[in-house]
Amino acid sequence: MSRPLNLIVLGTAGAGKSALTAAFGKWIEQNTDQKVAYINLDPGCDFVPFKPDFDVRDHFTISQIMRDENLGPNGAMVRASELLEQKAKEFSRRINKIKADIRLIDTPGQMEVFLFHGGPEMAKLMGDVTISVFLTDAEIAAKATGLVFTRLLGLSVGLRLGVPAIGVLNKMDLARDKLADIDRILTDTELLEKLVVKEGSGVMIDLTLRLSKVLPELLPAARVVKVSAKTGEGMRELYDIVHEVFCACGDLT
Ligand SMILES: Nc1nc2c(ncn2[C@@H]2O[C@H](COP(=O)(O)OP(=O)(O)OP(=O)(O)O)[C@@H](O)[C@H]2O)c(=O)[nH]1
Ligand SMILES: [Mg+2]
Repeated sequence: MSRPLNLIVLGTAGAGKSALTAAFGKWIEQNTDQKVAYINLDPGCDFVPFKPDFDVRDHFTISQIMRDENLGPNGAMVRASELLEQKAKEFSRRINKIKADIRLIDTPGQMEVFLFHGGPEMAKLMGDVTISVFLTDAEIAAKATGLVFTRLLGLSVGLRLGVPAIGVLNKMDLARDKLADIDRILTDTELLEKLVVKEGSGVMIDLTLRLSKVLPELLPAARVVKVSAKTGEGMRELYDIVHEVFCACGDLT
């Protein structure tokens, strides 16, 4: 990759964002000649499993905001998200200065902290090619309605940030018995629709059915990668897709 790539790792709470940031970075370092930088944008964590080149906790943390402003955890989250927005320019300038081929950006467990404030601004300001991965637990995606839901969430994330999103199903090591089901419902729209009907009824099913028809067009199955941050499986596939999307975006910018 000739121009630096910023890869924003987003996902539901506990989906393995920090673990994937560490595992994917390690895989890239061991298997390619790309230089990796690690960015932590989660002010709420006590520990990250990588050595950050930029750490938002050097500027503010959730526990410090709670103490200084007499706030509860949720109030402190909202405050942190305002601070992230206020400091978006400064932070993106600092991040941009970090020399690397690929900058892996870990984000808060509470997605809204990043997505409502700060995140879109940072994605815009970061300059070089920026793409996102949206991480969910593979077990959720093994059910047809769960799969539609997670892909829709992934699309919303891309829409909000204004950058392409790659869907990533993590913790495949815990969902090995469901791998065949996931593969089938990802690629066979008719089967997906049948299973959606079987899993429930009513308005939501009608909506899910309609969504399952448009989703393949909006987010092709080929853009959904299955990985395990624990065992390292799927890292090559993730790297290839990131590279593919990067090249497509690089040509356009
Ligand atoms: N079995 C298994 N466990 C995983 C995997 N990835 C992460 N975990 C575990 O899931 C838990 C949460 O992982 P984190 O990396 O902290 O997840 P996160 O999304 O960063 O969490 P928050 O930032 O708190 O939202 C930890 O106990 C990890 O060890 C995986 O691929 N397989
Ligand atoms: Mg984390």
